[in-house]
Amino acid sequence: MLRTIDLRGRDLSTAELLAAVPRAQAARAQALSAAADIVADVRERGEDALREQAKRFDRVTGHDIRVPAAHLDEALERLDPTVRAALEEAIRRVRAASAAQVPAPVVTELGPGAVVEQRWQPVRRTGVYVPGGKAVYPSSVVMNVVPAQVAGVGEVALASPPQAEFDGRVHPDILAAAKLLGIDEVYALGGAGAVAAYAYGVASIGLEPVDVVTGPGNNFVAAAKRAVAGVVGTDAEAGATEILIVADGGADASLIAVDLISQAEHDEQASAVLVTWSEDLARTVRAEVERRVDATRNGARARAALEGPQSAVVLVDDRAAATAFSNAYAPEHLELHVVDPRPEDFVNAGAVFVGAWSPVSLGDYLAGSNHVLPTGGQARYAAGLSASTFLRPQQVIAYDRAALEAVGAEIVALADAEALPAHGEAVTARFAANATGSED
Ligand code: HSO
Ligand code: ZN
Repeated sequence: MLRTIDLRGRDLSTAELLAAVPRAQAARAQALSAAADIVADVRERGEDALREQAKRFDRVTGHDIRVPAAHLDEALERLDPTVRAALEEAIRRVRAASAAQVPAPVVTELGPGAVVEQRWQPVRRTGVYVPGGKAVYPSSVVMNVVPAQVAGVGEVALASPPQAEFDGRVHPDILAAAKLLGIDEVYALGGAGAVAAYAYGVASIGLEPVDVVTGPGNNFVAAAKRAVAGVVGTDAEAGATEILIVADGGADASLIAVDLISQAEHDEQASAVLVTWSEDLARTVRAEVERRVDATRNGARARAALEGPQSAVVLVDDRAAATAFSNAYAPEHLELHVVDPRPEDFVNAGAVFVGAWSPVSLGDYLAGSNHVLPTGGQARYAAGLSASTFLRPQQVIAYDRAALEAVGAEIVALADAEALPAHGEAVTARFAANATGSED
């Protein structure tokens, strides 16, 4: 089942390493054009377009797009107390870990009276999207909303698809998690339509445009985020889940197998990759996966993911080759099951889980870290969701008279060199005999 790719004795470039284990080939081009059409339609026709989309994609008509407060209250009342307690603990931990992501302002004095302050401004309003197809994850409500709240975002709206099974309401667990976090602006909107509604606003349902849209989602959500680029900010694309495990011969094969299966159960397109230099471990992990996969509830889905070309056991020469592979692949999740793990060597991963006691499932729910992470190799340049997603560094410049005078000649020299003399005059005019600026 899980195929083996033997890269031993081969000195491959980054491109060749990537070609050895390709990501699942989702129909990207098609999603891009379909999502662009949906976005344009919502922009032009607002609520009418959204209702048509709900009928077509969610098989729902005549529903409340803006979720009434009573539905949120009811969902929270009905939430299983054990799930509620677990969500509350997750909220506490994510809140604490997210607080560390809010930088303190820094003042740099470049000379007497010459100050540049770096401060971090939260966006005013954000729209969170939580999927509702195969995946109904109240934990994702926590992972999106908490960092926004910690960053100081004033308004947080939430959208999730209307569910035919619940009379066109948003899934009750999503509503309950939203209510638990104090969110009362909730919309029953799906995928690309929700992203477009957030970007442009929909006056008839009282939805004002937001400044940033976040949230995981399928190809259409990712494509819609691209279609609204330049109109609103978005987080990185969090598509089908990926787990890459680097393990040595001493690692526990059954723990590796259960962790590979745990992420494979999300989606047929999920990627599960083991990289090792131990032939013995490779063999045992494959056998353990085979022995366990069908017994799990989502076994068929997990098997499809594990048997897809995007999943593999990769044999490499040594630890250095495993590190090079992982850094080229840039997985969403990386687990290290090796003696002396040195996580600092693994620079391209959405999140790194160190040792046998830190499985990805811990990070999915309760570690305190965020589970909305870049997939598809975007971890090379993008980060997971965090308070920083909602913060913008802003520089505040405050020079006094003497400080400006001290650099006046340099400003004039550069302005003249750029043939922009009015720039220089804006400085020299302040020091002319009849200037009225105050002394400080
Ligand atoms: N592993 C998923 C997140 C998740 N798992 C939610 C369970 N629920 C993507 O990081
Ligand atoms: Zn997961």
